[in-house]
Amino acid sequence: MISQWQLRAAFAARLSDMYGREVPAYTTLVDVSRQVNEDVLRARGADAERLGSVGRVTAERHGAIRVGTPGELAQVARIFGALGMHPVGFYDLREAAASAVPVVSTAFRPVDGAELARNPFRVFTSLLTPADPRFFDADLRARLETFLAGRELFPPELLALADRAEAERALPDADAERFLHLAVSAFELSPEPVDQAWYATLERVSAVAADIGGVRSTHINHLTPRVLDIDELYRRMADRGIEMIDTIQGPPNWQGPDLLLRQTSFRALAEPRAMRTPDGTVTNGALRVRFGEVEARGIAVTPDGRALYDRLLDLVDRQAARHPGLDRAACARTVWAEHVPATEQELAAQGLAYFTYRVAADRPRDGRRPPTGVAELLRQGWIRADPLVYEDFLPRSAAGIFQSNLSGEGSRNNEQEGAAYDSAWLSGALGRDVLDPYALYERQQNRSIAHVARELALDGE
Ligand code: OOG
Ligand code: NI
Repeated sequence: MISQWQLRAAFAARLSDMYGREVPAYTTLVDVSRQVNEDVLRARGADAERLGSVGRVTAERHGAIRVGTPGELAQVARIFGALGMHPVGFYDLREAAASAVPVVSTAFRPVDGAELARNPFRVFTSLLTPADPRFFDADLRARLETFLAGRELFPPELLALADRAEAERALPDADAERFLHLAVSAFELSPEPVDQAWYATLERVSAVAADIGGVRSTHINHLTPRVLDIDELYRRMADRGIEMIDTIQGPPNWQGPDLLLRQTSFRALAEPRAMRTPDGTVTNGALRVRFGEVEARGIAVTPDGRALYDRLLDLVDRQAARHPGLDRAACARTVWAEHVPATEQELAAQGLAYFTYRVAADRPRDGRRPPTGVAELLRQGWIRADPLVYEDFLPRSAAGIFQSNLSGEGSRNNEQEGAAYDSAWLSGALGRDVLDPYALYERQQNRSIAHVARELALDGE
């Protein structure tokens, strides 16, 4: 039998092989990431593994996919459910972007600490919003919905195997093999010719709308390795002549602990795609939709920590607006140094980030009773704090990634009221609850505190 986490690890690895064949520059990115990680490990030793073992980090990927209808999304949820991945978080990219990205998103990922440690594969999954009148008028919406209703992204055999794997939390070897084959194939780029006129109609609204609703299949949009030093990776990719977007998104590179998520990417590459022209002939065309992204992960922050992050981003935005030509990265570094605690201990004490706690193994047994309260236990050396890794995404970075890689601005009619899509609506579409990421981090933190409390009370007897 192949268990869920083994299916997840195998799926991630096979998807990576497939994507490397389709987008060779991705393989370069993975190679350079691996070299950077090895160098960081050599230079920093055990400290480099503070936010995940080198085994986890080397295998770690996130993918991105995009689908068109609630029904398709519910099917995606069954496939990832088979792999022990659950929908976490609601991201509204219609609001996060300066121009048109007509999607709402969630991320499928493992939620349990042990499962994340085994293989943390996650997939950022976006759903087109045809009911949003800012992007689609009634006529285009109707045409789009008819087109989407007539396609099948996932064969019934794949979905049946997925349901079995989810219910039984494993599959027999031969079924696992078949499931993995069908699942990876479902995300390959289809050779079927693209209807050029229909694609162009949607492209006028948004290149993302065309990528999703302009074709009769879906595909992996990008696959992202994790790197331990993203600034170094950026330099090495640029040295190889690969054209990167001009920034690293997310928090700045500063002297304090790494928080949340930093990401950068290389620009989408033109890929050959067969096109069917209005008179029915098939020609060789090219589309730029798929790109390479890389990320560095930091510590998960609490709602207070997140509010601070958003406030500081705003502050940097305002400074940049006032002083054209400002070095944004340098400005962000200064702002952070002023407002963000520079040690893990202080982040924990101020309730800005999440940690798990464990009883210190090396504290001398001097017969004293432990104090109460996490902060005091920590200060007196009774317990140690280990940071929780941020396992999720950032809407503003996501919108930036979407945009910096698409040609064409698209259009959005801001006179119209946007359609209401929210987390509850998405849960309904999925037929499963969209989980709150903060609740997941907090649960992990609280469990460790309860454990510590039990252990110390026993010790004292
Ligand atoms: C998803 C963009 C978001 C990220 O890492 O923030 C994303 C997409 O392009 O479909 O993957
Ligand atoms: Ni991504």
